[in-house]
Amino acid sequence: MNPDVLIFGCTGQDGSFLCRSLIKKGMNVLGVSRTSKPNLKNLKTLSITKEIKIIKGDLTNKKEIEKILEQHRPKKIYNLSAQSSVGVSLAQPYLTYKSIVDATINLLEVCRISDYRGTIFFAGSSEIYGETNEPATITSKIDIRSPYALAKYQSYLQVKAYREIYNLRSVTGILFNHESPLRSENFVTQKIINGAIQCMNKKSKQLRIGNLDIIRDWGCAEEYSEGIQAIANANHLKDQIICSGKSNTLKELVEIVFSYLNMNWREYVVSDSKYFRKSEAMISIGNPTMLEKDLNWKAKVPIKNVLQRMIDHSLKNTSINSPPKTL
Ligand code: NDP
Ligand code: GDR
Repeated sequence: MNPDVLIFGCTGQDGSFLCRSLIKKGMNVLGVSRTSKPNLKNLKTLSITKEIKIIKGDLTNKKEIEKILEQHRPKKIYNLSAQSSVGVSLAQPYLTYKSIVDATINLLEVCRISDYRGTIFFAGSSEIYGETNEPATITSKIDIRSPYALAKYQSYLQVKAYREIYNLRSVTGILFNHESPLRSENFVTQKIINGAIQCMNKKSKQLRIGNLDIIRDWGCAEEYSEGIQAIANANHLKDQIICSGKSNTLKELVEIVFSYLNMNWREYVVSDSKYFRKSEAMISIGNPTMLEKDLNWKAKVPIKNVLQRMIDHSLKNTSINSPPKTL
């Protein structure tokens, strides 16, 4: 039986939530990982390893993708696969570029040549807007500040061009930062939480992080997996922004985490220039109104609730089977 949905990047944060959401809706989901021994940590945390079949497939290898699409003709394809850290992209631009741009063009080409008529969703990034002088809309000025952003912008253009030139049902959701207990330690929210818990348990005296004044539009990964589906399920495909429309400084996130653990962050946190990214934007905020107007979807979960859920999960390994609190 052909799967309803094929997900590249199914082992990552978003891929795992998307798998669970689709499985709950009764869909037959086929996951794809670059390796034949995928990291099942996130899927295990969500208790869905038995419900999902994972096959090996590397988007940077066009032949492998041809084979997969020949064998399985899914109704929808989600491409969430990427080297997804901006910081890592600064140190590894070539690897990052290949994992995003080569991957996207390979998938689009295989779909074009095989006359694939299903929907292809691509996970774009708010990083393409760089410094946002006002909350970014889909037409805001492009301001590239990292190899990651460059790769996401090129891929966004590829996805748009294949839709417009070849009538492919390809679409991009441009996502702002979103977090969850599945976030890896590469990313700042998980770094802050792990560091704060280490300080609380007297295993460490300090947490050293970068620029506390940066402002981001942080949201909840679990609910963004619903926004992703809304975009891919739309009758009329249109590139959209997924964001909360709310913004916080990194300092505010640090305060939320430490005060939830009954600690004064000022006693532990050191801003270290070693972790500053020289070229990065100070402010990145999105405008959520188009997605709400077009598809009646808007983010509801505040970042404070997401952080508290991440802390509870780290401390007690609490289940993340219940939905996140919206208030
Ligand atoms: P993750 O990093 O958690 O997961 C991405 C997955 O991509 C990995 O699990 C891995 O799966 C696969 N992958 C492919 N190439 C590489 C590589 N070179 N290095 C590491 N992993 C690779 O990302 P998220 O789930 O957070 O994000 C999903 C998508 O959404 C990504 O494309 C990301 O760029 C984009 N995005 C994410 C945002 C966020 O805030 N989370 C915001 C904006 C965009 P495997 O090893 O099994 O192949
Ligand atoms: P990033 O997320 O990869 O930039 O983008 P990250 O959590 O790493 O950074 C967010 C912001 O925090 C600042 N920061 C630090 N970041 C890290 N990792 N470590 C630190 O010590 C630190 N100190 C300050 C960063 O400079 C940055 O401003 C995420 C990813 O999920 C991308 O895939 C996605 O496209 C964007 O969000 C939108």
